[in-house]
Amino acid sequence: MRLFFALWPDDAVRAELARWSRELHALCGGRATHPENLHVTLAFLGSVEEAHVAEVERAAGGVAMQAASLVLDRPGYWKHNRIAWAGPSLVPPELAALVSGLRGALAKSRIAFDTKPFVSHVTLLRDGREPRAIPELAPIEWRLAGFALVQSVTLPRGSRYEVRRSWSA
Ligand code: 2AM
Repeated sequence: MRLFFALWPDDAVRAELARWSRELHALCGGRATHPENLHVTLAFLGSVEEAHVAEVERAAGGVAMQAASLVLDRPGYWKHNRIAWAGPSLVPPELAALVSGLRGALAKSRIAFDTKPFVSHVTLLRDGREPRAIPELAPIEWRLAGFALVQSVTLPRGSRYEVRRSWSA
């Protein structure tokens, strides 16, 4: 199964992200992320055999996390992959510590993951064109109180992400 670790928004944050996504979609077109799939990826594992999922969960269970506030105040667009996103001007140190703790625990348990550096963002749409100007959008305050192990399920109409398990700060 396809797995990744993520920050998973509550309904209020999800609704605000969905609003940003609609605003950017009006400017960029492309495929807006389904609101139920909006998240920040912390570590992408890719395909994991069912027999190894318990090890993944054990590794995550040993990761310390401190609650933090993440302020998404920067809408942006990357030309190289035609993604429009929501990101923070400042990554809170607690989030940086969570990502390094989590990735360190995975490495220690010899669980493979994509080692590309962490870039804190929520993908709002894919295959969009570059907007002439990035709009100003009301900042989104996200209280980080935990993280989740998420499974990507492929459906005929696209991927659906489902939280398998979550851990609290
Ligand atoms: P993205 O949002 O920046 O596209 C599920 O595929 C999630 O994992 C997506 O949020 C995706 O990031 C992220 N991800 C990170 N590394 C990935 C990789 N190597 N392949 C696919 N998805 C990856």
